[in-house]
Amino acid sequence: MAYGKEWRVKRSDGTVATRSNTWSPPGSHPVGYGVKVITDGEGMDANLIRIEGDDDNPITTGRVNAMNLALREYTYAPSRIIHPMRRAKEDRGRDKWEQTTWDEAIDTICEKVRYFQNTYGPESIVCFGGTGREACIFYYALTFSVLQSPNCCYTQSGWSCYGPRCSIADYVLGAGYPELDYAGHLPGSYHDPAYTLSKWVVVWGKEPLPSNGDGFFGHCLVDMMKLGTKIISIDPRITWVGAHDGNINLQVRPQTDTALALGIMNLMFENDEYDKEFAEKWIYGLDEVKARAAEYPVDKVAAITTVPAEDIKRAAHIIGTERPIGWAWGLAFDQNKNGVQLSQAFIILAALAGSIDRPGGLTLGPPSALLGKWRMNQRGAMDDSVWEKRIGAAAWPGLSTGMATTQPDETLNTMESDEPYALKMGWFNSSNFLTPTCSAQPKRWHKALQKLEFVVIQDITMTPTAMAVGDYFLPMATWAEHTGIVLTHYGRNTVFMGPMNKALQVGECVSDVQICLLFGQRLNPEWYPWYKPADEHHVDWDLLEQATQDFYSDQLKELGYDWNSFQELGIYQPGAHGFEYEKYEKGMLRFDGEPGFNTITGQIEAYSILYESWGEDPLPYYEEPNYSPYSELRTDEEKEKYPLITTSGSRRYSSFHSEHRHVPSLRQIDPWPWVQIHPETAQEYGITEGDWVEVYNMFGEARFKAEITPIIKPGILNCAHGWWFPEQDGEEPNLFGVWKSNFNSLVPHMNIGKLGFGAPYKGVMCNARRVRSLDQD
Ligand SMILES: Nc1nc2c(c(=O)[nH]1)N[C@H]1C(S)=C(S)[C@@H](COP(=O)(O)OP(=O)(O)OC[C@H]3O[C@@H](n4cnc5c(=O)[nH]c(N)nc54)[C@H](O)[C@@H]3O)O[C@H]1N2
Ligand SMILES: Nc1nc2c(c(=O)[nH]1)N[C@H]1C(S)=C(S)[C@@H](COP(=O)(O)OP(=O)(O)OC[C@H]3O[C@@H](n4cnc5c(=O)[nH]c(N)nc54)[C@H](O)[C@@H]3O)O[C@H]1N2
Ligand SMILES: [Mo]
Repeated sequence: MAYGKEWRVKRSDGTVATRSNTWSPPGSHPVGYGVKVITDGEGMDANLIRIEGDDDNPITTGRVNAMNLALREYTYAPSRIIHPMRRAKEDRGRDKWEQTTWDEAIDTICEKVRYFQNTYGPESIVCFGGTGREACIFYYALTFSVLQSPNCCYTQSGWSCYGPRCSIADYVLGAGYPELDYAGHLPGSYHDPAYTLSKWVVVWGKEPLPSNGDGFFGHCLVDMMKLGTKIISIDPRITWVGAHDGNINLQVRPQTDTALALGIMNLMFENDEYDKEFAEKWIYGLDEVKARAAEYPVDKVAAITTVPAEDIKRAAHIIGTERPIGWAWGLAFDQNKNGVQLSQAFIILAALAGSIDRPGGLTLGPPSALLGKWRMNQRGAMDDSVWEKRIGAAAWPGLSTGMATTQPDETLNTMESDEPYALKMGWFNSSNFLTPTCSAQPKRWHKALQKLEFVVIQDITMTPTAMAVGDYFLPMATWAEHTGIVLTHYGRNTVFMGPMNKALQVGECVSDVQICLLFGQRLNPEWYPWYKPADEHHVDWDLLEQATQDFYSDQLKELGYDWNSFQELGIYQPGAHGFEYEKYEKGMLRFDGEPGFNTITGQIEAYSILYESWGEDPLPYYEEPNYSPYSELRTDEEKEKYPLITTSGSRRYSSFHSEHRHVPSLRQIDPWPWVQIHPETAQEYGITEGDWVEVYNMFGEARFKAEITPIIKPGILNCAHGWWFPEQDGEEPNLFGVWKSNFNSLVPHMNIGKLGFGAPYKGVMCNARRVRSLDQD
């Protein structure tokens, strides 16, 4: 179905329908649901009535998730901040915020930035960003070219989200993020002549229906299953996609996936069931990895992973012989100290299955494109001498080569010790990490953050983090309230992209790109030519909107569009503009234009030259987690005290990390933090449905309500993350109850892999006991 050019329509009932694509805020990954924003009019005074799915969108075909359907509640929530706010530093932790003007806020903040730049050097400013919302494109730019600091920080221990998968894809595969081919890039969708439906999809450590991770439209699995695709689910739980007839569930013990991957690989080699032609032509280190896999015979792997040997054999046979095999790999690859090896093994398995850049397998993108390129180029705004001061970069080359950020754990160490230098100013671009989100040991972060002399928060509602440390609060516009572009994988593999069309204005809220334009124009005008008001001390709103559109027009030039023609296009699918499969055969992945992959050897490096150069084993291997009841590093006493394993954070339809807890209709779906427990385990611990349970280990404790369910393996718990209680007292020390159900107090700091990636958010040893309530023993 093709879109009409008309993207805004006045309906006969007097309402206005603006065609758009969702992103953030509110939080969401860039899946870009095609929607219509229904308002009661046009312009500054329009009010949001509802969100409708857009049936004409070729990928999402009218479907919208619960969080976007609740956008009206979110937009007009009483706790939303819609004007700039400020508070005296001595009032941190107290609800003493007062409204200010944008003009004052920009003047004061710019003055402070210049003071810290001149007095302590630009590196004394640290900018914190959270997950891949739209903000994540712009927090790099905000750090590098607006604040001109090298210290852009994603604070999750071991950078345990997406960054590892992308970096390993860069290092081992030499391409952007490999994504399941669900025909999203093809105008004909599943029926496009270029497409072949996957016979099987391996869904591994990902639950795409609630998560839509990084722009992967999870519901495509439902479409594919309806057309005949079967699923191999690798997950300690039986998820919705795994639960269907004829599908296979490998219920792996958390954090033992690398052993499973090597076991499957070994069976494929042993049984000669793999794509030999592809492997011999394109895999570097085939003999070496064969020898390594042979160290993982199926019985040994069954014992480590607790997956029955027969099931592993069946899965290996299917992956080795059925075609095409699709793959969806998720967060459990990153939240694992052994995850670098898991991602490497995954890429090798996909190569052995003949899935690389083939229809129904995995599609590849070039390393970076469109806004991805723009965001990385911002580094050029800084002298090399400043760039070299990036925290943790020299000590962790295996991380800092792939990620243009600090090493997260080292950042906390630096804040605590002031070594190699003190951080003085913080800017929270899109993170609320005192809640159990982007942190391990959040109380340590809480203490360290108090040392910052000046803190700016850029957010939507008051959060525990803003209440604890903010000095200025800059209010942000939802996706329906601003101009923007949503693109899957932030440009690393653009399956599709679309315009976000501003449909209404609420208060004085602005978008993430507008923060860059407003502050960039003042602090680094050479890099921010788009917005030039006559009086720089006074925000010109019309000019700011025009500058935003001009900014996007400049980015779209290389595709042959400008902002207006892109709005009319409605959705961009690369398949309509010359998408090719098997790019490695055609010289489309390497900068030198030669066939092959963009690695040192030009092949997929099963034996990684880069890993070796960084002192890591060049081949994948399994390592038992340090904090596991099976680890040799733990004493018998520790094993007795903490005999259970808890994973955490599997996504729900009702929230995006710490967001949406204050939205009544969503809170009704999940009113309390939950812990999933198998009936046998529950019985053993005297826990019944709905009981409050304290989960604890040597690092900390947190409370959840028991959800007793057979979908999880006995002996394994699964706890919610991202919880705080907006209805509770927000002031210190309660901070909206942020410490009560804070799973990340159970996660060790700096228990990460050799390259600096991967922490055990999805698997630490623990114990559990019944308690009376959230507050009483
Ligand atoms: N609604 C909603 N959507 C979101 C988010 C949100 O908070 N809410 N967050 C976004 C973000 S930042 C991300 S990174 C993505 C993540 O989204 P996904 O990649 O889908 O990851 P999760 O939902 O955390 O977990 C996926 C599955 O991993 C399983 N699992 C747990 N431990 C292990 C293990 O050791 N091995 C294996 N094989 N599986 C394991 C869990 O049981 C779960 O079913 O979701 C994004 N989308
Ligand atoms: N135990 C455990 N912990 C986890 C996880 C887990 O699985 N288990 N998952 C981890 C993962 S993968 C991630 S990525 C992190 C996420 O960590 P974060 O991204 O830090 O998540 P939030 O705490 O929700 O913080 C985001 C803040 O940004 C605001 N915001 C939302 N949209 C926008 C926007 O477009 N612009 C701006 N400027 N602000 C916005 C929100 O209101 C919120 O206050 O959590 C991690 N924490
Ligand atoms: Mo994430």
